[in-house]
Amino acid sequence: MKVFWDPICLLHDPPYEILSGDKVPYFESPARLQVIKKELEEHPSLFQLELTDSSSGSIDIIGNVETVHGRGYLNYLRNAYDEWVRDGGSVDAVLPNTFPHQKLVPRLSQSHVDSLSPVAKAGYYCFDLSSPITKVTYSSVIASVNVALSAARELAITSGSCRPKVGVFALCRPPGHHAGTSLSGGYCFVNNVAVAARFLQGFNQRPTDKPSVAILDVDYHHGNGTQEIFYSDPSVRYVSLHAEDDYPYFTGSTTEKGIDDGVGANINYPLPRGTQDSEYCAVLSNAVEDIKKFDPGYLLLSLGVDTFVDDPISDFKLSPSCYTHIGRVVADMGKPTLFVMEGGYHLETIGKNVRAVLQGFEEQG
Ligand code: OKS
Ligand code: ZN
Repeated sequence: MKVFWDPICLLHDPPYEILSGDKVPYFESPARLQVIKKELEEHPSLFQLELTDSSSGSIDIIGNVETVHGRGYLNYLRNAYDEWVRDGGSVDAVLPNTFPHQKLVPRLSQSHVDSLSPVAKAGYYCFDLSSPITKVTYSSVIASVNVALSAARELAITSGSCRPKVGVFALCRPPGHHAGTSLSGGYCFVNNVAVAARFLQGFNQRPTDKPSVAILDVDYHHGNGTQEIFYSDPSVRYVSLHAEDDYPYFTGSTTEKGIDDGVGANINYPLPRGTQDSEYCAVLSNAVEDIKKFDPGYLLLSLGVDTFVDDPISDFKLSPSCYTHIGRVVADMGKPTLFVMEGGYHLETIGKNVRAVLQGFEEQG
């Protein structure tokens, strides 16, 4: 399996985040990428690491990102740090303090938003205190989505050449599934899996034969951003298994089924805290059935391993063998599959658990 990565993804390294009122070291650290990469490199017969080529310009990164995110939001991500520092903000990072809550501001025009002060803009484009923007954040965010796009292109090319089952891994960081069309949060800025999905739908296609895509999200947290982006889109089915009543708290219920033409294309499986392998696997097989019925042209897996029993910020109790199982059932769907890295914070095990998913996929049937 080819594995795409980019060392520029290591640059984003905020000094802290705020958890339960405490300043703590940033869990979404560069070390995560390092340990996953190291684990895969130690198995060269299974995994071939490929550096993305960000200089060649062969993929229009910004053009692809704009298929998902608003231009005003992207301009904000690019300029936020410089404007923040010029305005007297901390050189550590951009971090908002006030959010446009529904009851505070029902509606703002783009020109009003553009005229806001840096701290107000930060609150407008961000929903929590877990996605600080540092001097280098934008570079890492663009490198991360370029990893997803490069892997997606590889998948589109190799699956077109009629290999029966093909998988490619995008070792993205920062992750993406909490990022909405114009919103950052939960360590996410650009929704890597969503941009890759749109890319695959547009690859070598006349608009009339646009392939459908399914996104299976096995991260512990609900992918509120991915849900929002495709909520009215019947061509992208989003299916998520996640913790009920945990972060991001306000999305992920079974009643969120999509809107307009997209009704039925969004499927949430909230699970209780403490969920173990057997319950998880049972629900996973329902999710797999949902996807089989949809029969997509591509499958994208939002791969979080923060479901592991020892994860420091999560509350499921999955064991190592469950990750091999996930890889196998994903393989059984028989679709060209793009694995996109999301969460997972237990540095001692995330490499092994990610490898188990990918190896389970590769060695199945
Ligand atoms: C509250 C806690 C932040 C948790 C972010 C979760 C990130 C993640 N500030 N998403 O999948 O792993
Ligand atoms: Zn997560």
